[in-house]
Parts: sequence; structure tokens; C-alpha cells
Amino acid sequence: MSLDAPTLTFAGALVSFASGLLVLLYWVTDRTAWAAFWWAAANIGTGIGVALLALHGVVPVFVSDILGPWILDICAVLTWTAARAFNRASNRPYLVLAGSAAWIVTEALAGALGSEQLASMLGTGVGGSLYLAGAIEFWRSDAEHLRGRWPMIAALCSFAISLFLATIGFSASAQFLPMPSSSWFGIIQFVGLVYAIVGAISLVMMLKERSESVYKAAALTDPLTGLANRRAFMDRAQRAFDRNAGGNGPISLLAFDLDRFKTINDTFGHPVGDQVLRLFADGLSWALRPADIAARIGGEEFAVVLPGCGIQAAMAIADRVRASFQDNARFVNGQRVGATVSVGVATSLGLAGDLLSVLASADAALYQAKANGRNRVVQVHGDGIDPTSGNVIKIA
Ligand code: GH3
Ligand code: MG
Ligand code: MG
Repeated sequence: MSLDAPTLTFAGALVSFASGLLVLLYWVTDRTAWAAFWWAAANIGTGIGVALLALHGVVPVFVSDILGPWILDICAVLTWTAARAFNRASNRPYLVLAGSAAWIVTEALAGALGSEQLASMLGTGVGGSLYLAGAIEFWRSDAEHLRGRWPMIAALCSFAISLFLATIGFSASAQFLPMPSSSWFGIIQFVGLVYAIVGAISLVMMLKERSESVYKAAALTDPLTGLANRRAFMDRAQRAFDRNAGGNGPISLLAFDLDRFKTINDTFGHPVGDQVLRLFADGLSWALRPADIAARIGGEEFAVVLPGCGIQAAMAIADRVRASFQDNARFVNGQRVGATVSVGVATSLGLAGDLLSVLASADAALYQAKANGRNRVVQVHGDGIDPTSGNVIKIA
């Protein structure tokens, strides 16, 4: 079976159009994904532009030879706009419009002045640069580690290279758009077809990956304080304990419970209570190292895992958090709230304790801190609670 050039071109147009519709469908399900909208517009437009080129000799010359390439130019700009939107970079609409207009007018002038060669070179050269700029945008969005990124970059770069080859081809050839019959034009068509499919699938994949990671992060985060929630804490703390079990190093766990918090809510109102919780969480984050694991594990209950910390360092950190919270929560919103926190500290050495038993020990120490009068730190020492620690550490 052999296919003639117009049939192949129509097939390419159809594939581009269909992949544009696929991306548009994604945008319909998530209207905030503007990258999908611009990408869909670019692919659908490319389908139309390529179809017009293929209709050379069937439709008026203006439509196939001038309107078709213009549409393709605009689609290259839209693809770059989509890549910028994906990267959450700002797209200044007036600059984009002015740049596109300047490109198209120069191309039209070159054509009108009889240099179809220059017009064609401008079309493919600037177009290729825009697809390459799109690839650079995706390359820059590396922090998210999206799996669809590499196929996308490869597709955009291949298409850009095929357009650059076409520019070189135009510079050395007497045949120009819309339908030169040289072999490199066949390469553009083939690469363009693969680009349309791979680009659309990669984009949808990346957008899905991104929205899944947003939902995942939300499921593991406490919305009030921004700290990890109980589920995330149990998972991360377990992993820290598992890592620690291999060696003989210490690992400590701090259990915090704000004192008489119900009274604070009843006296000053729930919004002030929320503010106190945020204040505590901020102080906690400020006092810890990046490797420490802090979480809000209940209403006014927080926990921290300190990998590599022995009992003395853990006691010092716990008391620093306790003391600074006492200072910071003396006044909230201009009202004398005077919130405080009690802390239970437990330490495990190597294989000596699993997460749940260390958590239970820290809770028991916390209970003791409450019983001893609150606003204090109590530690668990190997065989049990050290009843003196509260008195040693307490600063009234
Ligand atoms: P104790 O010193 O013994 O810990 O007394 P407490 O009042 O802190 O303990 P209790 O368990 O009786 O009260 C906890 C209160 O925390 C009750 C609940 O209304 C409040 N709380 C739980 N979650 C939130 C929240 O998200 N925001 C606010 N403002 N309050 C909360
Ligand atoms: Mg409580
Ligand atoms: Mg409490």
C-alpha cells in the first residue's frame, strides 16, 4: 500500500486534531488546568492549519498558502503559552500578542515582497524556536519529578529539530510551503504526528500526576497548622524507627498537649483557640531540624520524633518549645490568654523500643506532667517515668 502526500498530511492533521480533543476533555474535567486548554487549542489549531495546507489547489490560494501557515504560527505560540502555564510562569498577554503579530506580519511582508523562501524559513525557524522554548519550560519544572516530563521534552525537542531541519532545507531549496515534496518535509510530517500523540499523552499524564500529588499532600496535612496529620506522622515516625533499629543510636519522641485548652476556647472563643494552635505549631517548626518529624496528632495534641537525639537533648528541645510557647502565648490578639503546654518525653535506644510502645511511654509521661501541675516536661527513663524531671525542668 502506498499513501500519497496529501493523504499522509490529512492523517497528520486528524491525529493532531484528535489529540487536541483528548487534552480538551481533560480541561473540561479540571477547568483550572489552563496548560491543557492552551495545549488543546494548539493541537486542534495545528490540525486545522495542516489540513488547509493539504487542501492546496482545492481551496483558494489565500486559505491554503497564507491562512494555513498563519494558523500554524499561532499554534506554536499557543504551545509555548501552554508550557509556561504548566510551569505557572506568567504569560503577559500583550507581549505574547505583540510578538506573534510582529512574526506573522514580517512573514506576510516577506511573502508579499516575493520572497516565499524567507517567509517559509521564518515560519519554520521561529516555530521551531518556540517548540524548543516549550521544551525548556518543561525541563525547568524539574522539582516535581513528574514522570511525563521526559517524553514531553523529547517530543518537543524532536519536533523543534525537524522544523530547524526544514528551515535549513528551505534555505537550500527552490520548493516552499505549503507542499514541498522533498524528503525532509516527510520527516516533519512523521515527527509531527508522533509529537502530537506523545505530547498530548505526556501532558495529560503530568497534569494527573500533579493533581494526585496535591490530593495526597492534602490527605497527609493538617489544614489548620500546615503540620503533618496523625496518619502522616505514624507513617513517617515508623520509617524513622525502622531506620534507627539497624544501629544503636537513640531516637526520642515528644508528646505535647496544650493545657486547659477547653477553658481557652470557652473564655476567648474558638477562633482564638485556633490561633493558639497555629502559634504553637509555628514555634514547634521553628525549633526543630529538617530531619525531625512534627505533627498535630489530635485536637490540641502534637508529637515530634527526634532521630539521633538522646534523652538529654530531647529534654532540652522539649523545654525550649515549652518555654517559648509560654512566652509567645501570653497575649494573643491583645488578650491575656496565657496558654501553656505539657510535654512527655520518651527515648529508645536501637532495638529497645518500637514506635507504639515509645509513644505510649511518652503519653504516660505527659499524663504525669499534667498530674504534676502542667506547663512542664516529664521524661521516661528506660524502666519508667522519672518523677523528678518535672521539678527539674519546670520554669513557672
Ligand atoms: P488538659 O490540660 O487536661 O489537657 O485540659 P484540656 O482542656 O486541654 O483538655 P480537653 O481534652 O478537655 O479539651 C481539649 C479541647 O480542645 C476540647 C476541644 O474543643 C478543643 N479542640 C480540639 N480541636 C480544636 C480545634 O481545632 N480548634 C479549637 N479552637 N479547639 C479545639
Ligand atoms: Mg488532649
Ligand atoms: Mg489539653
